[in-house]
Amino acid sequence: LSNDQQLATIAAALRESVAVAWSARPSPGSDAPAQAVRNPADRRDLVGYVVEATSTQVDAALSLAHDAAASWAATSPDHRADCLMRAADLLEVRMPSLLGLIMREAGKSLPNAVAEVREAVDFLRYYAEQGRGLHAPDCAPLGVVTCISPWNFPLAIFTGQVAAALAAGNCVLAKPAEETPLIAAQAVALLHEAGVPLGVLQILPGQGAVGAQLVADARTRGVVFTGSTDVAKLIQSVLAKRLNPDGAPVPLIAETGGQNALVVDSSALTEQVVADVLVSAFDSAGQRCSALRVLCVQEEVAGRTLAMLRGALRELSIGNPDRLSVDIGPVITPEAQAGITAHIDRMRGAGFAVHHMPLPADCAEGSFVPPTIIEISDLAALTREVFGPVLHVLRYPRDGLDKLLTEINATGFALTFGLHTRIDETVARVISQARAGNIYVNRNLIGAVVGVQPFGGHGLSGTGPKAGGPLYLRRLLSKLPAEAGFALGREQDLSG
Ligand code: UN1
Repeated sequence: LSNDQQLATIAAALRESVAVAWSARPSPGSDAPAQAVRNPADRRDLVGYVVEATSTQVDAALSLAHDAAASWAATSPDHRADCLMRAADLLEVRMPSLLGLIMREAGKSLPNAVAEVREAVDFLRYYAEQGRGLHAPDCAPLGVVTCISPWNFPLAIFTGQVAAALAAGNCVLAKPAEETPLIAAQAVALLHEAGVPLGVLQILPGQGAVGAQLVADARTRGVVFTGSTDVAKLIQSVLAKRLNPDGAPVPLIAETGGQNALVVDSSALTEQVVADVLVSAFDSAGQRCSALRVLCVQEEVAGRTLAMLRGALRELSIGNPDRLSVDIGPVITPEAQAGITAHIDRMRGAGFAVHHMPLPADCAEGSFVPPTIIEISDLAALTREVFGPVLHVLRYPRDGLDKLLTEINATGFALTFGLHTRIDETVARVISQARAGNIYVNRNLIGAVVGVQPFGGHGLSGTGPKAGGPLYLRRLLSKLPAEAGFALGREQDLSG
């Protein structure tokens, strides 16, 4: 199909999905009241309803999963992989109808929604293939794994977590982000259709209390979490209070926040820097944990870079993603909007120069934050991750590179890091000092590719192993053959 035909097909599917009453409810059924889920782009568009799980249902789901664990663990790795491969095929076929739901529930632009489905498909196929390798007779799954996923990749990360745990032979209790339960429910329905039994994969929509109950319960034998560093630390402290029946610690795979920096020296190509910064900082309205938060520019080229950046920012289109050409959509909730806006106001109040692109009139109804650039004089001005379309710019002197790298490392976060330079020695020097999980040279900081660029951090940014990488499934097993190179990865971090 030509681009125009594809767009027409997608636009038609989008219109159709507006008429669908999507719903998410825990299994088995509930008598709790249904709550409306609304589109963050205008807060009126009713996307569907969610029925949140009660604590009795969470308990029943844990029992069901616990009872199903032995029979699922006894299936062959190939059988489990075949289910995931079928789910991947179904997801590809259903892509047109899911795009509208992702765009409306998560406020994503069309290209981001397409990327989201493609990444979910990649995760399913990648972990399916990885799982086929787990034939050794003494490989043993953990049992019941709790997966707690974020709203910023409501399909891709949700599906990735679940697929990995299932491929390793575990039963899964999936707690989707409270902001995006509907797309998660679609992913679960599709996995059931692909052959995963109901008791083996259950969805438990709800607030933090649902996750807290799941994590605290001794029937949970492993946790996969993507979200804030604070919540990851809380989960880690709860899990540290008990051991699994085999006497080993309850494994946690956590992928959390960052204070991601891009260092640009005076040899870099400014046009390329500007293009990469725009994508890194403002794609997905900055709501990626990989997103660029601090652009560090050598002072000789800072004025030129900032001027071009501000010009390029004005070319982006911000608005409701139902206009398919929109580059930047809303942030996820009114609370997120208020928090990011308060940060911008605080920085302006502290005397830092703030530049932002004006919001079009049709953004007034939704949770929008204008793409913003804030010039800071010191990294210490940033005390927390700002999860939105806000880029901080810091100038550093020609002889200040080592000090800058020390300061970036001292934030304790270590997720993504970028460097733009045309000097080979600088590349070697900087990457030998950078601590981030994903280091990108002369390109943007986002869009890691499953299987090709595994994604994850350490320090305050997570525990490893990286998602979409070869070590991930091992953390979801309780036993592996002891031969060299096949040991369980147990390294954990977050303790700060
Ligand atoms: C996240 O935002 O929670 O590389 C992580 C990327 C994505 C990041 C996902 N895979 O941009």
